[in-house]
Amino acid sequence: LGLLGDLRRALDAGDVELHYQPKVGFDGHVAGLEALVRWVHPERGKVPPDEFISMAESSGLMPRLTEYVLETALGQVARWRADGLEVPVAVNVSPRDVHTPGFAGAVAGRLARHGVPAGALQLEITEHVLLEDPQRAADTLAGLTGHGVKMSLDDFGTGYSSLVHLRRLPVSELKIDRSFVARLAVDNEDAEIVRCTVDLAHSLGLLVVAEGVEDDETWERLRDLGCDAVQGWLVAAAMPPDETTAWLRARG
Ligand code: G
Ligand code: G
Ligand code: NA
Ligand code: MN
Repeated sequence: LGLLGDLRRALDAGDVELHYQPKVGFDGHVAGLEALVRWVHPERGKVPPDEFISMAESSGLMPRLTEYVLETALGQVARWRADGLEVPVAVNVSPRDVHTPGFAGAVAGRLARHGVPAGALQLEITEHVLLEDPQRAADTLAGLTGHGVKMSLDDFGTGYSSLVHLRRLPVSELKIDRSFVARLAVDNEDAEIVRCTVDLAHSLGLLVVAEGVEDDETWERLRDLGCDAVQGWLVAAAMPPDETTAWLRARG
């Protein structure tokens, strides 16, 4: 309980940071950056995101956290754009957010206030958005894509009835969960799962990003399987804003 109050205060004080992890194509171009939240507690030190995110989700603090992340990310995108760096940023949103009335309009309002075009924002959702009230979720997602915001389906393969969800969700990108990518180069079954996922996604007109790419061999296998982009420690871990700026500049 103490931790929840501390997180609320940290959000109010602006003490929660965003780090950015690149998604890159096989020709080296930067397809985007994923914003990943980081919290250093004054006494406990780094709190693992999984821990405080599930706490925010179950306590009702998630809308506040998402608002904070969107504001921070859009402010950063606006500064990068002003400096000539036009890279799209992906923000993770939770099922709770998608079921918050007015969410799509609120996102559009934030984009307008920051002077950021909708195409520079991507929202990463999971299949869990369809669990509670599929119709409301579908309406919200249609509202977001109607404003020009791109949707990405995160952690693909870890939920259930994935194919039904894939048809119902207005996403333009699919991210293959790193549990399938990690052993791709040594496990034939994982390789087949990734191959089928890439082919399925492409037949539906979706881009495919593989998460958790840590070595050259996995990179090569993914390239040969026709994957569109990769994200992972092989390219870069999530970096603080200044380091991200330097990384983007070094890439040209
Ligand atoms: O790097 P990593 O440990 O940051 O992320 C752990 C988990 O936390 C992942 O599932 C990731 O999607 C999630 N996560 C990271 N940042 C955010 C955020 O800003 N909002 C939400 N809802 N989830 C996030
Ligand atoms: O659920 P989501 O896909 O948003 O989770 C992203 C999580 O994956 C974050 O915790 C991030 O730090 C982590 N991550 C990013 N790249 C790698 C990687 O190459 N290997 C591993 N093991 N984790 C990674
Ligand atoms: Na994500
Ligand atoms: Mn993921």
